[in-house]
Amino acid sequence: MKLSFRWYGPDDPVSLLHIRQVPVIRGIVSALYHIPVGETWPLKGILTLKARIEESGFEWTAIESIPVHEDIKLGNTQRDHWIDKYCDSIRNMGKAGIPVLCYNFMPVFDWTRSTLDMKLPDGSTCLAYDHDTISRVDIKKGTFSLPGWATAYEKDALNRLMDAYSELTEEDLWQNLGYFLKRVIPVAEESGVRMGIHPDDPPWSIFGLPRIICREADLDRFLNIVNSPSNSLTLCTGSLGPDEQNDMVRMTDKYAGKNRIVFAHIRNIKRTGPFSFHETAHPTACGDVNIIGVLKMYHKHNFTGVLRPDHGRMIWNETGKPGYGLYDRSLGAMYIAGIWEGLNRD
Ligand code: DNO
Repeated sequence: MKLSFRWYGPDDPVSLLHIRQVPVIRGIVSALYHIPVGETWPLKGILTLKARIEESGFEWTAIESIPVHEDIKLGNTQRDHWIDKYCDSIRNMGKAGIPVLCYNFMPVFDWTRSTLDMKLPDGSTCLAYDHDTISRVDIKKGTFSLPGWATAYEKDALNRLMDAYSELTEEDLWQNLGYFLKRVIPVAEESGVRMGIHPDDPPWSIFGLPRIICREADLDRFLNIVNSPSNSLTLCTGSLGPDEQNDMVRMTDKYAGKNRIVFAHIRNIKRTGPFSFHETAHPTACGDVNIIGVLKMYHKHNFTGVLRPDHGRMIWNETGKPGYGLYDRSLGAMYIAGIWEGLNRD
C-alpha cells in the first residue's frame, strides 16, 4: 500500500514541506490544475511537477484527476476530438512514469454538498449534504462552483449544459462511458497506466442529472465493459458510503480480491437521513463506515495500490480548501498507518 496525500499543486495552502512532516506518507496525488478541461497535458508540464514532488522526497503515485470533457459524457459529435486529447494525456503520463489515473464520469458536477462548514459538537466543521436543501437549489439562476472542482460555471454555460443533459438517459450515459472506455483503455494498457473511475458523490442523481456509478451492480457493469486491469476502480468509502446498501467491507473484499482497485480513498461519513449525511473524522467509531474492516480487506489481499486519507474536517482553526486541510487529514493518515502496522504485525 502506497500511503499518499492529495496536494493541489504550488497554490495549495498545504505545502509539500508540511506533508513531509507527517510520518509515513510516501506518495503525492496531484494534477496539473492549470490545464483547461479537455486539453492535452503536456509531457513537459507533467515532468516539471514530478521533479518538484520528487525533490521534496515523495513519489507522484497518482493523478487525480484528468477531467473528462462534457462532450464525451454527452456523446456529442466533438467527442472524438476530446478523446484523442485524453489519449495523448494518458500517453504523456505513462512516459513520465505515473502509474495511476483517477477520473470520474459525473455529468456537470463533481462532488456536491449543501454545506461546507457544518459545525460538529466538538467545534470542528465538516462538509455535509442535505437532500432537501439541494433539491431547493435553483442552479439555473447563478454561477455555480465548489472549491476543489475542475470547473466553475457561468450562468449561461450552465444552462446550456443542463439543457443538453435533459435529453440524456442513464442508459445513454452508460453507452457514452462504454465508447470512451473502449478507446482509452487500450491506450492506458500500452502506456502502463491503470485508470480508476471515481464513484459518484453522492451516489444518487442530483439536479435531475443521470448518475451511474453509485452501487455495487454499477461497479460490476462498469468493470465488465472492458475486462482489463487498466479499467479499474478508485474505491471511495465516503462517496459510496452514504447509500447504506453499499457494504464497503464486502465491496472492498470483492474488488480488491479481483485486483480491480487501483486507488483507495478512505473517508468516513454519518448518515442523517435516506439521502443526507455529513462527513466525520476517519476512525470507524466516528461514522457509519467500518474503516478498520475496509483496511483489513485491503491488507488481506496484499493491496499494493495507492491509498490516501480523503476529506478531513477543519480543526484547530485551520482555514483552507474545504475537505483538504492539513490537520485532520494528517490525523486520518496516522490512524490508517497505525491500523496497517497492527495488521502487518498480527
Ligand atoms: C473529492 C474528490 C473528487 C475526485 C474526483 C475524481 O474530494 O474525491 O473530486 O477527485 O471525482 O475525478
